[in-house]
Amino acid sequence: MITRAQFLSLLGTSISGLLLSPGKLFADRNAEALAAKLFGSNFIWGAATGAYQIEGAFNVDGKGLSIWDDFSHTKRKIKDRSDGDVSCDFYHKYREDLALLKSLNFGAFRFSIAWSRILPEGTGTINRKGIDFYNQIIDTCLELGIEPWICLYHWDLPQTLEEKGGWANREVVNWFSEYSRICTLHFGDRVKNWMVLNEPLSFTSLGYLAGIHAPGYKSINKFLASVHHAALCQSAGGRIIRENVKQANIGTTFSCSWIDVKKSKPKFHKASERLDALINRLFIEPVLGLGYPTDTLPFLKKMEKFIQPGDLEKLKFDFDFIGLQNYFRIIGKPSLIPFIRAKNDKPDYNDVQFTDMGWEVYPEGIFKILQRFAKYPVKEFMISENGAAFYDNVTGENVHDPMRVQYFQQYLSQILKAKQNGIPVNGYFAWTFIDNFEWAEGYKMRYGIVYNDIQNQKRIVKDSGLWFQSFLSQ
Ligand code: GCO
Repeated sequence: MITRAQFLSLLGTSISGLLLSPGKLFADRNAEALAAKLFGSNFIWGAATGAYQIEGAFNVDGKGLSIWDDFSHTKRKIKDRSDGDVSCDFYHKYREDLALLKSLNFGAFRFSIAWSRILPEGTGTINRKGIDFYNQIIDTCLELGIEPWICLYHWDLPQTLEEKGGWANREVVNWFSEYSRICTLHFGDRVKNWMVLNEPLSFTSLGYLAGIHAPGYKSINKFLASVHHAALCQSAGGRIIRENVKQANIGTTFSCSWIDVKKSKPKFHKASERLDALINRLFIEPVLGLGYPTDTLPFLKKMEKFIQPGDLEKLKFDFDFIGLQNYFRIIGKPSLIPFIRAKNDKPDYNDVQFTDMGWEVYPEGIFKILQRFAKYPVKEFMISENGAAFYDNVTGENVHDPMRVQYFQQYLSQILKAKQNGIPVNGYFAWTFIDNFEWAEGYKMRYGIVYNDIQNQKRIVKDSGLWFQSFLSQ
């Protein structure tokens, strides 16, 4: 089985960094000048999470199973043989966790709703206890003065719907619409900030093409069908939120990477353009009425069989913001990989730092990607995820994570630069609040600004969390 890090090493970055990591610490010239107030008083500062990654309570209080329950319970799918059954037990510990988030001076909490907690069968009967749970999360946030940001879908499709074809079945547009309607009608009185999908390219490609995430298929047809259906859900979800939530602030999130070229030769440029079309353009362009980037990526023409008359119109939606999630850059070069015929290469220089995922630390990438997306007619950007997995050194009650502190400082300096250059980037969500279940990687990859010991659920605020606490207090 290849891992997500390895799959992304084909399209994303190199895993050779695993050998170098935990790596060197580079002096950050801009960090001293960095202050939260420079971002402006309306800038949103939040921490992001995903339901399956933190909640646990996988079969409690009427919750139905999701594709991730099924996948993680299947042998050899998760690297450390773990699952999200208990995870951070956020389901039971949310009060103290949210109080902790508040103590770190964050003003926003991004969380997702587990579809099968609300609709155990995916559609039909509503599970009242599921609604109650998210009501409590929302109310606790509001009591604490934290703005709740809901993401409707962070990869945990109800298993019953997967058994009917999942994202590859066009019916998913109706299923997702029903689910979105229920969420907006129950939570829209108090929640104004909504994100429709989390990284549609990731869950369609990793889940239906690479087979390394749930539901584990390796099928180009299922992948292309699920891309089109996810794109339809993206805009349908936006319309439903608009209809049901007064004064809603509506967005959706995309994984994106700055793409460099390995060599300045035409075939390298072409390879990088193909990667850019797949990674950066595939989901935003249909929203803007530009259709799919078929000219650059001819294999997308195979998607035509899933497209019905009128669909291109339905793919459009006027989002209030676009959430960009950035983790690494890509250095494109031609390859024999089917369809995409391009892959990522290693950076040329030696003093490169990599995260434990093997992802290159390249802070300028977030500036460049903001510049690249700012060419689109987008009203506002949020950095809806950014963060790093590094080995944590626990000493008693402390967790020293200098590389993560520096990572945040460097990336934030670049976001500030983008803002100062007039790019409308108005929020930042650190990935992630508490160390949690990192999909097929299990618990080994720690991204949290709060450490969690899954044996005893003991939280320790890491130095990076303390850094945010002080940074956000100024
Ligand atoms: C994603 C997800 C998160 C991940 C994070 C780190 O972008 O893959 O939104 O769930 O945990 O990106 O890999």
